[in-house]
Amino acid sequence: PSFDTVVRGGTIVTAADVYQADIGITDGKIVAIGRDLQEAAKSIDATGLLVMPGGIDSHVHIAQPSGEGIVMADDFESGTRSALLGGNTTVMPFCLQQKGDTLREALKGYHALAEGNCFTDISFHMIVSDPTPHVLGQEMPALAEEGYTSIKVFMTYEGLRLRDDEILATLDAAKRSRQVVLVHCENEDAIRYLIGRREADGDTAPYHHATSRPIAAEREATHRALSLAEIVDTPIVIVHVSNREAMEEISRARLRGQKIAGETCPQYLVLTADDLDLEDFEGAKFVCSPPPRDKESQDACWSGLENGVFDLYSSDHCPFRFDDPGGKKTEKGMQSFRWIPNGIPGVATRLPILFSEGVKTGRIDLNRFVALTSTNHAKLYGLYPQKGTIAVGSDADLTLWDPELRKTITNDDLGHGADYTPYEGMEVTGWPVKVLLRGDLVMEKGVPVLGKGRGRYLPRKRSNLINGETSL
Ligand code: DUC
Ligand code: ZN
Ligand code: ZN
Ligand code: ZN
Repeated sequence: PSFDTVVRGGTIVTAADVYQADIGITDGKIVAIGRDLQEAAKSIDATGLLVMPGGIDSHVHIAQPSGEGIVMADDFESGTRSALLGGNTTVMPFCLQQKGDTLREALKGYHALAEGNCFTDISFHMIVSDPTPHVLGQEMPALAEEGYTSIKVFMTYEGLRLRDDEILATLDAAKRSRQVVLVHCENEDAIRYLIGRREADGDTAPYHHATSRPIAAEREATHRALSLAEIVDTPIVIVHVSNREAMEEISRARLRGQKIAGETCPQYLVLTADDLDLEDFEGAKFVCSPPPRDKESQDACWSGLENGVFDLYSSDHCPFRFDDPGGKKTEKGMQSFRWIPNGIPGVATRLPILFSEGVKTGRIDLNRFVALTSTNHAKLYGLYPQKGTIAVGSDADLTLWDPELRKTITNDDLGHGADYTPYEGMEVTGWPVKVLLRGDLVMEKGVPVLGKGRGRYLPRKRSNLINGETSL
């Protein structure tokens, strides 16, 4: 036979096109796209299904140290299994540099955790928490050459946040090593002040996580990050944008000619701060940063997906168990929201939520769906066109999607290590039914069909934004 596998009869969707064709796969790569491809060792029937590039979730947290006594609910096995069940073939977790450690030490630890355990391909963004001269001058340029072409900095979280002079130095180092920088934008000092006020007033319930991290704290930090990037003259990514005012900062920076990318997440489209107000500590299930806002902010984020303020739609999957003293229900967390670990699971539900609430409602078309969930991630983070599209020469990472399948989201189906999903009971239309990773059928009907360990680590090229393009 001339192909190892042919995917037959489906409707191919890329960021540019929608058309009917078969896909011929050999040695894990797409080698032919055409009508009625013949001769294959194996045929996969895609009749009635959309065939899309596998989802790329470029913002997930897996096995990240999160404070004393706190355990993240996913390791690389469960985190990438959940990603796979949700139609993803590549995820990009963070590799956290702990203060006092080198980036190399951090990487050694994460690679050891990931090796042999992944259901999807993976690649790491480096979180720089300790920008020493060695990190900035030696490690960043060396690692960039080895394929670690993105780094992340935080403006919030004690122990993680960088001050403005440190951010400037890190941006400058990234510019010299040609790495793109992701920035978590919230004003730490303002949040510390508000947390203190809430506790002084006895307002310690999970809901006050949201009132102590207001839009102004996000908007101000977004403006500051963009200004610092303008001063250094280097591209940045504003991650997990939750509201209109931060979006306006992104739009204004673009008008000034800055090269930037904007990202939003499912929680800002379908959750609100009211979810944090549930009784019996249930609100803790929705504690993440920035917090979900209100209906008006949801509408703004939807418009940003439609009109191009956002290039990326990621999960910010950051799972903690609810009914577990190592998760949301720590003894201290029950006393004050300050101690509740920040983050919610979402890697499995990212695609279905956008498809159901975005494509099915007519807010975005199929091409935009693929751009936001796959193609733009590959372009921004140096994986395109190996990943993120359906083209001859690309990896045969394919998600076969049933656009009519109706599902009620329930935690049991999601494959992650968390004991809840914030989207429990949500009705969606559209769900991934088969996934191919480099030509192998790895998921069918909600079950991984090959074991863990098929996922590979991906070194990356430079970002399109670094390579001179003004937008993705
Ligand atoms: N926000 C979260 O909710 N979790 C992970 C880290 C972050 O910035
Ligand atoms: Zn050195
Ligand atoms: Zn963040
Ligand atoms: Zn995050």
